[in-house]
Order: sequence, then C-alpha cells, then structure tokens
Amino acid sequence: MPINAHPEYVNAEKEYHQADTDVARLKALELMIKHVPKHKGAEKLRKNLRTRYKKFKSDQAKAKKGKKGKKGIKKSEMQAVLIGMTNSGKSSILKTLTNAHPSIASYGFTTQNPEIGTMNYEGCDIQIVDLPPIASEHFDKGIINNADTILLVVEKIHEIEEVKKEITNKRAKQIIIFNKTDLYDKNTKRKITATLKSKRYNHILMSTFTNEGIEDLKKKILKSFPIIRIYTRHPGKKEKLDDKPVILKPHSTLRDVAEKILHGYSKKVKYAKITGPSSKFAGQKVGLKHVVKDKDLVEFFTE
Ligand SMILES: Nc1nc2c(ncn2[C@@H]2O[C@H](COP(=O)(O)OP(=O)(O)OP(=O)(O)O)[C@@H](O)[C@H]2O)c(=O)[nH]1
Ligand SMILES: [Mg+2]
Repeated sequence: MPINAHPEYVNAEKEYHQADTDVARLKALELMIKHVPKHKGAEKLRKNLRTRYKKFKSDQAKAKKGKKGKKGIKKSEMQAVLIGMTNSGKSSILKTLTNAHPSIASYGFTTQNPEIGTMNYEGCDIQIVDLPPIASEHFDKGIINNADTILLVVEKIHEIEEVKKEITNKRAKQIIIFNKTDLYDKNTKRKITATLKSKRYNHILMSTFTNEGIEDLKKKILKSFPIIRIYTRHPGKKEKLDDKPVILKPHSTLRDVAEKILHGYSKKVKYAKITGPSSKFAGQKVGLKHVVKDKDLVEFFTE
C-alpha cells in the first residue's frame, strides 16, 4: 500500500482484489486511479495503474472483436462482395442495392466490420457483402475467397489494378463498378467508358447520388452467377405461381428441381408439364430426366 493513501484508495484496492468479474475489477481500477496519491513517491504506482487500465481496455476490445468474428457470415446461394479503396462508395452501393443501413461517411475507413444486405432481383435473393476497405486492418480476404462474384468499386481507373492485386480468388466473376459518375460531364464519362472497354473489363458506370447505372448493375450481378431459375406451379393451384424460383446449376434435371423443393419429393412425382425455353410447346409432358433451362415453368403431378 502506498504511503499516505486515502481511505478511498484503500477501499478501491480491496474491491479490486475481491472482484470476481472483469466489470467489477475495471470499476475498482478506475476508482484506484481516481484516488491514487498524487505525491512523487507514488509515481511508479500511478504508472502501473495506468498500464493495467490500458491493458484491461485493449483485452476487452479484443474479446468483443473476437465474438463478432465468430458470428461470421452464412454464405447464401448467390453472394457478391464489394471491395475497394476507402471512400469509393462501397457502403453507399450496399445501401442502394439492399435493405441494409450501413454507416456512410466522407472521412475514410468508415466500415470496420463486414455488412450484409439482401438484394431482391427477379425473384432471387442475392447476398451482398460490404467489406472494410483495402488497407484497413479489418479487411478480410477470407470472405473474398468464398464469394461467387467480386464487385470492385473504384473512383479512378488506376485503382482497378491496385484492387485486383488483393484478389486471389480466380474462380469468382469480377465486375468493375466505376462510382461517382455524377462528378463528371458526358465527355469525361465517354472517355472512362472507352478506357474500360479497351481493357475488356466487365464494367458499369454508376452513381449512388443519381442512381445512374443501378438497374444495369443489378442485371450484371444476377447474370454473373452460374445459375438457372425454375418457376414452379403446384397441381390444383393453377392460379398460384410460386414467386420465388428454384435456383439450380445449369444443366440440372427435373429430378433436381423436385429434390430442391423437398427432399424425397422426386420419388412421388409421376410426370411433369413444362413450359418455357426447354419445352417444345407449352405444357409439354416430360419425365424427371428432362433437362431444364433458365425461366422454365414446371408443374409436377404426383398420383
Ligand atoms: N459524389 C458522389 N459521392 C458519393 C457517391 N457514393 C458515395 N459517395 C460519397 O463518398 C463517401 C464515402 O462513401 P461510403 O459509402 O462510406 O464509402 P466506402 O467505400 O464504404 O468507405 P469505407 O467504408 O471507408 O471503405 C461518402 O461521403 C458518400 O456520400 C456517388 O455516387 N457520388
Ligand atoms: Mg464503407
């Protein structure tokens, strides 16, 4: 115990040693710092308390971060990830495309944790992930490696190569989003487009301020996934078409469609009627081996 310690300090120190939770320990430590003797003889003690306090705080911050990390992101069937330099407008794009409400700010390094939103487009639920910026300590390559589609958000042409350097996932499709076109006149935009075209990038010019390019972007995102959509209608419910299509890989069969609706369902199906790109005529009667195509409409018949 330091010489000439206040009784408040003595009590706080006692509380500190008796505390059985981190919260109580931290509270006692704060009291100790408040009442620690101010004379020169206690200098070492003051320093020691401050160090302990700092360590406590950083441990707590780490624990909190760890918990968040564990929560992770459950990848959905179609996932696109936004990556780019700070301030390029990734979070603004997430907000424009989805139901999410991410923090948006002009000061840089705003996004600290991945943010997720769902984009509903042509009956599909597409997961959009907004990442902290490249160069941020929170930037997460793991998510990029798992993504189906990578959306590279840039404000300047030269950023494209810098962002590309961060991508090791060679399997994912890439879409270059040149954002903030509201800042440029027609002529400049024409030049930007010409450059992007000459480099053969799958690209889009857009602005979250004017919504220029948003619809095209949605189309491009959906098109980037190697999927087909099959719409189903259930017998006896002719008037009711399920608005959410069944999502499958290209070249799937009707058996795959039935199994996706309900595991074991294909065993009950006797035949199906199909209308759409894979049918010779509307309502063609087919078996489970029939290979479906995007936007087919299927009606299953059991007994
Ligand atoms: N002029 C213009 N500004 C935009 C546009 N989109 C976003 N901004 C602005 O750019 C700044 C950064 O936007 P954010 O969406 O937070 O950018 P971010 O890429 O998520 O930034 P970090 O989280 O730091 O990586 C904000 O001030 C936005 O208002 C746009 O289309 N045009
Ligand atoms: Mg952000």
